[in-house]
Amino acid sequence: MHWTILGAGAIGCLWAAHLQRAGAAVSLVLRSPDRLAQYRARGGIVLIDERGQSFCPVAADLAGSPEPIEQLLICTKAYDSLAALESVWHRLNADSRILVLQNGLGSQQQIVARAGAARVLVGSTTDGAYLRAPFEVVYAGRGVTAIGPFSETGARLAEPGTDFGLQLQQDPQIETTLWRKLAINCAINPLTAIHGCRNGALATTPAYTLALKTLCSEFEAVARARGIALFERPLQEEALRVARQTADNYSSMLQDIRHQRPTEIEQITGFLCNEARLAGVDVPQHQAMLRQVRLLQHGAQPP
Ligand code: KPL
Repeated sequence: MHWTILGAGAIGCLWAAHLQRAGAAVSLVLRSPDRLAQYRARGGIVLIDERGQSFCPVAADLAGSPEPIEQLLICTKAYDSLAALESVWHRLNADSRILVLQNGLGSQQQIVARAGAARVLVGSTTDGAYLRAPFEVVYAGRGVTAIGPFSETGARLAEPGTDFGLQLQQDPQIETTLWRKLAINCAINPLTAIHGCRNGALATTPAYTLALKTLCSEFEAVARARGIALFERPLQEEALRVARQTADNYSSMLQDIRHQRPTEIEQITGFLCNEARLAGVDVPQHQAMLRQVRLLQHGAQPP
């Protein structure tokens, strides 16, 4: 089974390197001839983990290549996923399988609607990874990737190989898992982006903790209305636990703002606000987060 990976960010490089090391056939799809030339000059991905540094000569091509795709992994930013899928649409056939691994919610539903539930699996990961340079990925925290279908007719995942090295878990409740991740991201990401602080500050600065608690209770009202079971304990406790556990991290949303990249606010808070509207639940604090992060994306200075 050949794997094709769309998105050469941290998670795309992490999967590509592990698949290559496990002896699977794998190639990266890069977005422009310049980026492909940059990649080919290096010849592969550098993976840094607790075993040290390894060089993984993963093949690469452009979306326009005619090579048919067997197993596609989409791990672009959430707002890019549909366009990324369209760019390789001519390479897919009825037997092609698609695994979508992204933050937030909404993009998965778009991919299922476009490609059909029978071909698509979705995932949610707690793996921690970042790029220290283009195509050089640091595997900073071992986690688990939960994978499952959005419907009962969903696809099966191609076996990535016995020595794959990333932990996968079948998850028949993947939509609930994605809502739980969304709940944490809705509580932490916009606040850290707006205040320009590390995750830990949300647990140590009273004004930020108060705002986080309001976000959590609004989120819980939407989840209740949608019949989604969140955590065993109140969301605010879970969100504060994650904020403390990742105290030194800058959230992905704050990093995007600092690097002047678009954020995933529409797939995180935007998705929640839309669900709240459909359910008739008021979420003023999330609406405020959405407005403020949209402004920051357009260049407003944080307070
Ligand atoms: O997933 C995260 C993110 O930054 O996107 C959290 C859990 C907030 C950790 O930083």
